[in-house]
Amino acid sequence: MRKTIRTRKLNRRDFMKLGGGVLAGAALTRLLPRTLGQSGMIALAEDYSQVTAAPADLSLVGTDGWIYLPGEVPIPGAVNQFYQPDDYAPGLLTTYMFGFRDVTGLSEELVFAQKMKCQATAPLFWVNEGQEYRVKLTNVGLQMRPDLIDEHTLHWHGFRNAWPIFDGEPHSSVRVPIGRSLTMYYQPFHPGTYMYHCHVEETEHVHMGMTGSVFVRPAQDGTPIVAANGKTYDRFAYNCGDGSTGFDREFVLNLTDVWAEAHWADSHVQLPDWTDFNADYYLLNGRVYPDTVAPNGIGLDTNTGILQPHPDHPELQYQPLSSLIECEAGDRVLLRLINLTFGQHAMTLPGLKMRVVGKDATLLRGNDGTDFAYDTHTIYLGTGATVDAIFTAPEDVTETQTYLFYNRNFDRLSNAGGQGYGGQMTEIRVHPAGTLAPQTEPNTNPRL
Ligand SMILES: [Cu+2]
Repeated sequence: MRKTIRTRKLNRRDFMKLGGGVLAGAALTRLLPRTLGQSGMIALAEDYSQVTAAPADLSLVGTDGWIYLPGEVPIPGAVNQFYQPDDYAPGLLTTYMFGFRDVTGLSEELVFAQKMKCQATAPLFWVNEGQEYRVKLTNVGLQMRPDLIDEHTLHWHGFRNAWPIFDGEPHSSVRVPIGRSLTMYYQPFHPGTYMYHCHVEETEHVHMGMTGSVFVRPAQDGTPIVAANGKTYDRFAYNCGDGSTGFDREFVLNLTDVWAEAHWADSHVQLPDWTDFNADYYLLNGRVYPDTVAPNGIGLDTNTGILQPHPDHPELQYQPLSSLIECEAGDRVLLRLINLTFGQHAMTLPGLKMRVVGKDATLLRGNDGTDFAYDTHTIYLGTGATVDAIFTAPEDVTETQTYLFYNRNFDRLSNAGGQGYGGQMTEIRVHPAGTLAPQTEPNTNPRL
């Protein structure tokens, strides 16, 4: 197979067939060069070498690691033994995970030093409509499970014009073995909110934490439009044309779950029966309430490779993304909801009306212009679904108002059945005007 491909020039059509068909063979793992695109057979396909010639915009590693969750999950029938906290967990951490980390800008030595240092959820990233974007994924292996030689992939769920080779769906494409890298190429043409996840052994790898958020900014961004409320916006969820999806601030909320027994089983070389699945924790951006409202982590130190936690929350070192939503009076706030759990959820926001403007990266508007956007206080979203909803903060705010945004199923508002509120809940704090600086990145609350 290798020889045939080496001696033949491939056109674009052949290459797409190649991605979908020939490369699917199990032999591919052996044939995948150390850095696909720099050497080896696939580099001869002109399109691939073109799209991966430029440096990656984002570099990720796939590996295992540990996070912090409060509460206990006893092992039934055992005395003083717990699925959670895991007795193998180091330091302040409690729960074994698989996941991704952002290693952009790190030396290769430091990239491989991030083994057993994944984060939950995976790094958030975003791309402009039409932008060429490259994501390099390196598989550095699983520290706790050297017996598991699992590959990883990055599957951009819902990406509509994927080449099979970059789709990350391993049965029709390639996967990244331990010690190797693959650079994926994207040029998105459909704005909206998406998710990504590893597609290898997906029941396990998705549940164990290899899930993240990605969204596409519309081409309309940067063009000021006066909306029906009389205000001018230059950032939008979609190419709405009328400012109806314009916003001042945006927040991604990625819903995941943790079944403590499965996480313990993976660290203890046991096999969970996935048909017994029964989540103990429901998370927002990899944390449970009240940690959901704790600040963001400080970020990656590219000299040391250390993911720096916020000084007040060292236990959240590998859960860097806050779900705290702060805004000023009158702000329009875009909520990008993503459900990567195994069930349906109803997220409710008493006291503030949300307008659902998009679903599954699609503007809720018919081909004839009919507006299907609707107002609600509760958003339903099924597994693998995304919803874009905008609320407008009240205008007459003289002191900070706090609203709760939470899962309507009270079962999912506790941390492993412990006392007090937990789980999938966060807070929306509406401050008087003149408190916050303009937001330059999602999920941030910059002060003036
Ligand atoms: Cu994986």
